[in-house]
Amino acid sequence: MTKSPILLNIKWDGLAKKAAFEKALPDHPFYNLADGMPSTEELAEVKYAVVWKPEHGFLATLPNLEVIFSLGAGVDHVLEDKQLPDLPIVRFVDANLTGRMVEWVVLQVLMHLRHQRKYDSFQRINQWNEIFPQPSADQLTVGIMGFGELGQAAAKGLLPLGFNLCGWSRSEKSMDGVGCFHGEDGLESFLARTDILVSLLPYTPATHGILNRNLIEKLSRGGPFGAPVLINAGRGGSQVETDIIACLKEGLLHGVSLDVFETEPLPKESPLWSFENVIITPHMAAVSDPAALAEHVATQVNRYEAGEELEYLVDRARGY
Ligand code: NDP
Ligand code: OXD
Repeated sequence: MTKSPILLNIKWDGLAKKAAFEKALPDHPFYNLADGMPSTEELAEVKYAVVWKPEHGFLATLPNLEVIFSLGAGVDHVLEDKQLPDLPIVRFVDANLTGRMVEWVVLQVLMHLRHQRKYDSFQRINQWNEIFPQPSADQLTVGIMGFGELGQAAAKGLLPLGFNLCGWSRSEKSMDGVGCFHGEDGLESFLARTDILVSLLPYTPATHGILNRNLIEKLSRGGPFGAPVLINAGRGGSQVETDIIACLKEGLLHGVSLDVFETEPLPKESPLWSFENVIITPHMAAVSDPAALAEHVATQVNRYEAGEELEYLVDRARGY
């Protein structure tokens, strides 16, 4: 029996990606908006939609939609639709995506710890230059803001390297070897001991613009670099780029790594491009692997059709 169609709003081209979904859900037909808009009758059959930045108001036009899947771990791109139907939203939580984020975070932390950008610039001019101090990992504390799936995995990736670690979340958490802080009350203590701040926060009204001058000034200045490092792969809306640029110029930040930006793509004229101690990546810290996403959607659709509870549901009131 042919099962209900799945609507994909994925700007992926290439047969391999389509094949990933066909393999994971062989009995379900697919309509990918990238191939053109299905007819009104076809849209009326759709029960599941897998989306990334859907056009506002579009999901509300699907009369028989039952579950919305986010192509990514973040769901701000779905929740900002004012006409979003009141349906379950499942976000993407997956070992492949998590592993990629851990790699990116560990890479960025080590790039700053080991002065890699400076060595790159010396190499370009054939210059043999040692740089001091050469602190070891145990002389710094990495503070992870957003201590959920990705934040906790990043901590587990950094722990064996010897860093001191702390995490900050909304609700109370505990992890062996990590100082855990939560809520507004825990924020100042968390910041005061953090030499390298890693933000993996979702974008919500509460996290809008949280990475600003006021917060940067509260970070530790007692570490080996005398000023903190800021790393953000959560969402660009959580950072105030004019503040970050001013703090870099004033020496209030030792280094910065950003994968997400207030405006994406980052405009060519942004001063952020030109700092030697700013590392920029184009929102690719943890891309969603098509095969892993298809498997995840298949698992959840099969659970749903078997009458089991969906996993990784978004809490709309919290915004993530
Ligand atoms: P989770 O929901 O698992 O974790 C979010 C964490 O943030 C939780 O610990 C949560 O606290 C905490 N948090 C949320 N709001 C607040 C707040 N107001 N104050 C304090 N803590 C808060 O999400 P993931 O770890 O899976 O993903 C995090 C984000 O990473 C995504 O929302 C997305 O924006 C971003 N992302 C970026 C990617 C990239 O390539 N750059 C790829 C994938 C994700 P609590 O535990 O108490 O709920
Ligand atoms: C995500 C992202 O949310 O890639 O998964 O940004």
